[in-house]
Amino acid sequence: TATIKYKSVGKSSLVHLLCQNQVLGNPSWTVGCSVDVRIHDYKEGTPEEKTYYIELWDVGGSVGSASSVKSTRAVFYNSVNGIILVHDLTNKKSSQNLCRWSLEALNRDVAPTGVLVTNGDYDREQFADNQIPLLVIGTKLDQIPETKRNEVLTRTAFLAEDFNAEEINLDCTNPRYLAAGSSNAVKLSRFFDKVIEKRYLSRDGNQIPGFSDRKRFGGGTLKSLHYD
Ligand SMILES: Nc1nc2c(ncn2[C@@H]2O[C@H](COP(=O)(O)OP(=O)(O)OP(=O)(O)O)[C@@H](O)[C@H]2O)c(=O)[nH]1
Ligand SMILES: [Mg+2]
Repeated sequence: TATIKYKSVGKSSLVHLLCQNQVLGNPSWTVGCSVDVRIHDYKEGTPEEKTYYIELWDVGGSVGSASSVKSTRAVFYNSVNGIILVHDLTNKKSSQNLCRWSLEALNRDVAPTGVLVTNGDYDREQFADNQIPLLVIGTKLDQIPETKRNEVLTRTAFLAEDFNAEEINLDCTNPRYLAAGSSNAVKLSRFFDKVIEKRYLSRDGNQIPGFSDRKRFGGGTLKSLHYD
């Protein structure tokens, strides 16, 4: 028998909120991975506004797990267009592990087990491919006592800066944190716009294919990660 120390950071609650605009009623452990879809209005409120479906993949597990588990997870990282790094604000270790999660997801932690054939161009390509929008989301803000908020939020601000990412801190059980027009909602919208651009704008700066108004089609894929 193995005892697994496991802490749920709130990924499923977050994804539900992002996709259904509702609080997840009865959260239970996610087995393997789950997928939900967010309907996102790209460049909302502008003449270029278009609606996209964005898949959110809720990928869990333990960041330090065996290579077999890691390689299973690696399947999900193919064709990723954005990454939401989810950490639990009440758990410092959760935040510290985001770095390892991001390296895994960006495929930069791969040990050279086979024969690695590479040259300068290849490395540049790799780097270019890693320009994936990142968003850091801290959960359970409501569980941080008023007296500790400044300290915690200062710490997470530095963390987000390290990733060159925007950050949102919230309570996943309260939809008001993502209320329309709020600064969180604006950040979120900007992030998903970047994901769409990552998916549809080629590197030489081509425009998004000209679809007629509000036509819906498969959007980018997004991975939501956490540490436990
Ligand atoms: N107070 C508070 N509770 C939260 C918050 N986010 C999630 N929870 C609760 O934390 C518990 C775990 O949430 P889940 O969304 O299932 O977490 P998860 O990361 O998907 O967990 P696994 O699927 O087991 O990896 C649930 O009881 C949620 O209601 C939050 O921001 N504030
Ligand atoms: Mg879950």
